[in-house]
Amino acid sequence: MAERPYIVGNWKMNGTRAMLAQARAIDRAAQNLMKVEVALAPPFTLIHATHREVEQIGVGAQDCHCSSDGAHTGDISATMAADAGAKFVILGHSERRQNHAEDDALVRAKAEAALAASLRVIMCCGETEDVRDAGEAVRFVTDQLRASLPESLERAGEMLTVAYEPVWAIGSGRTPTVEEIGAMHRAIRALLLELYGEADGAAVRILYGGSVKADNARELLAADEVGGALVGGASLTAESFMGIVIAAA
Ligand code: G2H
Repeated sequence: MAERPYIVGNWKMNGTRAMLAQARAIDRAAQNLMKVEVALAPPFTLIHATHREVEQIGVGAQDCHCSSDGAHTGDISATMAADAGAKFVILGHSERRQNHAEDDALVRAKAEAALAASLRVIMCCGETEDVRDAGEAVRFVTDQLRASLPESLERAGEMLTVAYEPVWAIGSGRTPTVEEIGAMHRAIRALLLELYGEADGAAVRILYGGSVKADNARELLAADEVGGALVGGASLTAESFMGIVIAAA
């Protein structure tokens, strides 16, 4: 695992202000586990309040628009997310790709907008079950990443995190084997070295995401080149999320 594992909770479309109590509890607990970098991506409506409530953990957004402003009803720019307190943004999540028809070119444009607003990027990638069954998972994921990541990126090790999330593992309770995760993460690492050079390419953390829970976290986090986890359902309560953080410590 990475020197300082990164555990990020993605609340997705969950949470009203009542959820701030969970953010506070996670923040308090994380203060005793400084070996692990902990962050939450609440819905847009809770970014500012979460940012004000917490001291230790990072706060980020789940998406941003590719433009800095303009006539885009209902959208939020990277600058606006940063102004609300976000320090990073999750991009290219398969739920955005599927439900909002986001293609690689749009994801790349969003990443460039995020970086221009000084937001760190968590870039998601992952294959469907059909692609895995066809034996094409590594090729698919590396092609998807190559087309979604910014072509040039300064300080990639600091500004970029990659999250490998097999679509079939998301919210399903199913996960790849440790060997499958390791093989995918090694291929992603090779691509990062090619794109960003020896030092930066080696410094980018690669998270695993998809049905990570307190009881499988230790095993999943031990896979080759896994630098942490992107956690959905199990990040919605402090108890289940901190179980994963403790497993990473
Ligand atoms: C994958 C993951 C979080 P879950 O979407 O990004 O969700 O942990 O619920 O499978």
